[in-house]
Amino acid sequence: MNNIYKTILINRELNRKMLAVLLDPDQCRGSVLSSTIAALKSNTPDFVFVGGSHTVTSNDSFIELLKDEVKTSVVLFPGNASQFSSHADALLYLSLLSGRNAEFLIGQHLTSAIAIKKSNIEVIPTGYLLIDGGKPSSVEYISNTRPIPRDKKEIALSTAVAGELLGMRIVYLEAGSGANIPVPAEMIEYVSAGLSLPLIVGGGIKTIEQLLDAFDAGADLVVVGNVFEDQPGKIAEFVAATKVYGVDEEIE
Ligand code: 1GP
Repeated sequence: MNNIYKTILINRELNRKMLAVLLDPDQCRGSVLSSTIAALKSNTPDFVFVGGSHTVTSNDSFIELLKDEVKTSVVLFPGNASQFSSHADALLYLSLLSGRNAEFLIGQHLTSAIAIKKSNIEVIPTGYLLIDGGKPSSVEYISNTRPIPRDKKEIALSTAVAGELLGMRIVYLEAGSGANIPVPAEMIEYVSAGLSLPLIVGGGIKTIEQLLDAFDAGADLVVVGNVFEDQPGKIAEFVAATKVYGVDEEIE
């Protein structure tokens, strides 16, 4: 088993919650990039995710620069096959299971499959579920798929479990970057209770209260992006709030 997924499983076992800071290379440039790097150096999250649903900047040079500066593992969170970069430590190999667009279920995958296999990058097959975040998201627009309604936790669970049975290693509940409202706590609770895989939650999380709500409902790993683009200094508070979990647990 490879390192990043193994780390996620161990942390989950010990109830250590995890934070990923999402950086979109198109948005994170100039002074935002320098202040983000400074914040990441002094307050290291578990992971930095790199990607976006509509990113045009090269991930290769962005990740190289990031890895020179910051010691955190870099995980690719690509919006499409063109965003693949062998410079990352791992790749979330996303299937948009909530949608019915074959392009994002298998199409983009075969475009990048051979390059990914040759690269020897750690691949984490990820069941990606878009949940209504209170406004149309870029994922919805770009993928031409509809999100799962907020009150349909049963559909979210059935979709997540279908992903588990198909061999996915992790499930990501996504309200969309910049969502008005994050994934509902009741849905996170319901899905995490019925699923045997680690659960990632992201989209629209802007406050510590929302972060803790997601963790307490059953998220193992929370992804936060937008709020740090405006206020990189907030990374410190989010890292500190995450590290409180699982401190008393011992490795057996
Ligand atoms: C989006 O889940 C991530 O893919 C993060 O969302 O940018 O709203 O924090 P935000």
